[in-house]
Amino acid sequence: MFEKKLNATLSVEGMHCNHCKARVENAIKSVKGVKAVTVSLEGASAEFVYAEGKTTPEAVAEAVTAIGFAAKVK
Ligand SMILES: [Cu+2]
Repeated sequence: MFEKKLNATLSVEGMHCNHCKARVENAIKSVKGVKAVTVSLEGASAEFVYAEGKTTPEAVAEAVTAIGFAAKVK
């Protein structure tokens, strides 16, 4: 079945080093339906690709917030 892929960007507060960045990357990757992730430490943001209908940007933001970094959909 054809899966439509969508892009979204989150603003992510509280990342201070590459360890934080890796934690955010892993939290986003662990959300079912997420295909690719790029986290920017300098930009305090995370871009990702997800399959439409499998997850939502809001759910991904919640997964990031759950590990201690305030995230919201841009
Ligand atoms: Cu850190």
